[in-house]
Amino acid sequence: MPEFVDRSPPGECIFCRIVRGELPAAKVHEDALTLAFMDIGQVTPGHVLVASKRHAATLLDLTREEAGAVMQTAQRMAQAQQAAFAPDGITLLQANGAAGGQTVAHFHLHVVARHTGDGVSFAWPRQ
Ligand code: D5M
Repeated sequence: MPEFVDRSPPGECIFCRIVRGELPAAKVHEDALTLAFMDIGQVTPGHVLVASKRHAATLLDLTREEAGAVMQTAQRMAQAQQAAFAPDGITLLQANGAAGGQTVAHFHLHVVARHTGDGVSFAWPRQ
């Protein structure tokens, strides 16, 4: 089971600091409720995270409005990946809690462009 990498208090976590512009990130979309930025790990080119702007640890902590906004932003990101990379498929992943494979305790959804035979394995929790 993975350890939480970031155990900072709410409001001081990595993603809260990215939202406030205190840490660098390659931001690709921002609206009132969500921020999308490139994952530092890039499982495949264009790997994007869609985070709630407000600190919410997991899916269970989002408002219904935030949950809807996250999926709308995810769709925009998927459309951008489709245009940029012409992938064969797109995988959405979203982990909640250490036992669910989450390593940053601020809600985020992974949007990953996929190509046939890319060899990407999504065994979660990660080994
Ligand atoms: O995903 C947490 C993800 O957060 C993981 O794929 C790396 C990414 N990460 C961590 N720090 C940063 C910064 N500073 N910028 C961009 N991406 C980052 P999880 O599903 O919680 O394991």
